[in-house]
Amino acid sequence: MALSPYDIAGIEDELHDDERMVRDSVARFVDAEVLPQIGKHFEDHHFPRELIAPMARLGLLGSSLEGYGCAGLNAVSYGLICQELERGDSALRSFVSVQSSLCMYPIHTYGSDSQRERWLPAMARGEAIGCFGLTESHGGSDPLNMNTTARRRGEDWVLNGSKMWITNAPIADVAVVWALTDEGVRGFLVERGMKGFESREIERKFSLRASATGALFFDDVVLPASSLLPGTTVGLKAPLSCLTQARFGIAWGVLGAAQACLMDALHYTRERVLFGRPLAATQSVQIRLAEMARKITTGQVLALHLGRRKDRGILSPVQVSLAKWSNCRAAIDVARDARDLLGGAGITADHVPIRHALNLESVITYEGTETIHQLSLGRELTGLNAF
Ligand code: TGC
Ligand code: FAD
Repeated sequence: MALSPYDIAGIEDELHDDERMVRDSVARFVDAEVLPQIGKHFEDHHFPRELIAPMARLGLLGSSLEGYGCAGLNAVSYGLICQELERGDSALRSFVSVQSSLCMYPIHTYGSDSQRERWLPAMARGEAIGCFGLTESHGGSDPLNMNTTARRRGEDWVLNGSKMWITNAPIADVAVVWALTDEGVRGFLVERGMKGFESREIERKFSLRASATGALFFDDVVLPASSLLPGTTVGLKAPLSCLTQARFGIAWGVLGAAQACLMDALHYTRERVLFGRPLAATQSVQIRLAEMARKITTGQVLALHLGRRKDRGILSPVQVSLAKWSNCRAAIDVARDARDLLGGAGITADHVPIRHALNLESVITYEGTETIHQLSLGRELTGLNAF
């Protein structure tokens, strides 16, 4: 029996029925509602808001969380959701990563009962949108070096500062904002419409053009005591725990982008006849296609293995760092090589590799750059902190 080019390792056989069902329903959504239009949104630098409601109806928002209208799916299902969405475009996976892992997860894990009741059901329905403000313009890799402050004024907090490169910022109803208090970094919920709180879209991106990215500005924003996420400890532990959730999803998601690029390259090189034979019939091209399949396959095996560990509650952050780094590197290499195999046609919007390659420039940078994850693993190996 011929192997599927997208599943050389036989991952399909390792999935449970309910995981396959989730994957297939997202795949159908992506094929029917995303692929026909996403290229145009990318060209227009436009986030397709109209896709939020169907994604919510499929249970993709906060899918791993229990209660509050969330689907309570396992980690492997969340990974498969990310993979299928990113096969469409990284922008959609980004939207779901931020909504689910970076906003709903901290509200669910660290929020008060009233914060959970207020936000989670509406966020699961896609009626309220969240964003996550950690990065500041002077250096995102080192988030502890932050200038945004929250100072006590009586029972309230007063927030000042700004955040940069924030996915969903222009459309968010609530921002999970990490700010420096007298005790250290704490997390707050800041609502659109609060006096002194503004967001601004970052325009002219060459990457993630179908995603809404922006900056957040806080000018003496008065936050009631109830805005603090009460379960957060002081320091980076809480925001890093959110990042671990999102990075896990990215390690799966980028494989979907890479699969889309391999699919395009396979089709094109079979059809393209040069020097009297299909391009795909030359040795060096087959080696390049095989290399793409090898990178995707090893990434899938790693992602599934870590997904099973996550479901057993034994996944460590450094394992996630390894997978985020390794799979993003694999995906961007596949996308760039697929683009090259398409020759001049590969630079046009008629084919997907250039769009995925450009998107993956962001994906390999956000949620910890490649270097940051390499240094995390280096620290684990040596016991020495080289940051
Ligand atoms: P480190 O020593 O690694 O950790 C500090 C404390 O936190 C603990 N910890 C965790 N605890 C619970 N769950 C987790 N997942 C945890 N991960 C870490 C850790 O055990 C430690 O605890 P303790 O008790 O020993 O103090 O922290 P560090 O200060 O050395 O961190 C350095 C570094 C460079 C790794 C960290 O600053 C970092 O990861 N920098 C990169 C910043 C980053 O990734 N920013 C992402 C911003 S959000 C974003 O990009 C969203 S894009 C989303 C999209 O559009 O899809
Ligand atoms: P820098 O930290 O300035 O890094 C610049 C270069 O220096 C990189 O190559 C880096 O690897 C390298 N470097 C850093 N430290 C070291 C070191 N110790 N040794 C060697 N090299 C080093 N942030 C949020 O908080 N929320 C979001 O929703 C969000 N969404 C994003 C969406 C997009 C499209 C993008 C591009 C970014 C987003 N980010 C978000 C920010 C993202 O997390 C940061 O861009 C990322 O963490 C890197 O920070 P930086 O851009 O400031 O680069």
